[in-house]
Amino acid sequence: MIKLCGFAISNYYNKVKLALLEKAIPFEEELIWTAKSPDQLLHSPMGKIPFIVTEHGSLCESQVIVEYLESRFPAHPLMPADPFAAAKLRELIAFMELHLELPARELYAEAFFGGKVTDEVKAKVEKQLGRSIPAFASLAKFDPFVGGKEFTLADCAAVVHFPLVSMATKIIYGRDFLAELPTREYVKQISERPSMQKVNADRKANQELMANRAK
Ligand SMILES: N[C@@H](CCC(=O)N[C@@H](CS)C(=O)NCC(=O)O)C(=O)O
Repeated sequence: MIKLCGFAISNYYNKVKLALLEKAIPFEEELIWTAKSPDQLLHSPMGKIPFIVTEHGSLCESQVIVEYLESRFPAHPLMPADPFAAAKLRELIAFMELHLELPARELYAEAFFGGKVTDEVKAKVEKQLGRSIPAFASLAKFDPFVGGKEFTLADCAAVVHFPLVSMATKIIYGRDFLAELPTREYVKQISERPSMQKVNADRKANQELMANRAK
């Protein structure tokens, strides 16, 4: 059985979990707060979560993991068979993760974890997102799913990344940088899926656990 390792507050963990649930793949979860012990570094050499453990070995990097799940478990496909259509979705995922989530991530320390981010970093991220959000808007479909008419791996990424980009920019700059895109309605609609309801319920429980841990 596939074992998903990490914690349920993580957007990347929840991206993989949503794909597992949507594809109805049996899996178990192991709560790992940081993957920095020597044993965990064998599974995820950067010490990042999520990673999965399979009977063949372990895998890290969420997109690698979901692509593996997609090819190993072809039932309930989350990618189209047409190579170009699939590549367009991968383009959208790469775009969201490299150009939206990764720059916004530099704000999380201050936005969510009581830390501090320098004015230089804030200015740099503002500039990056100022360029990448309109570019992303030209690629995204919201019709009603982020890549078109079907729920795909691109939605597994979008629905977990958008709220963080919105919240972080709202807290740091006083303005949700995604406000001009229909991301709120989109996230609301995806949140009605039973898979996402489970992801969100587990995330909330994990948030409480984290808060108690910090006491
Ligand atoms: N590119 C990675 C990103 C994973 C990632 O950033 N995970 C965060 C939690 S959301 C993490 O493990 N952070 C701890 C660290 O970077 O040391 C993926 O797609 O899996």
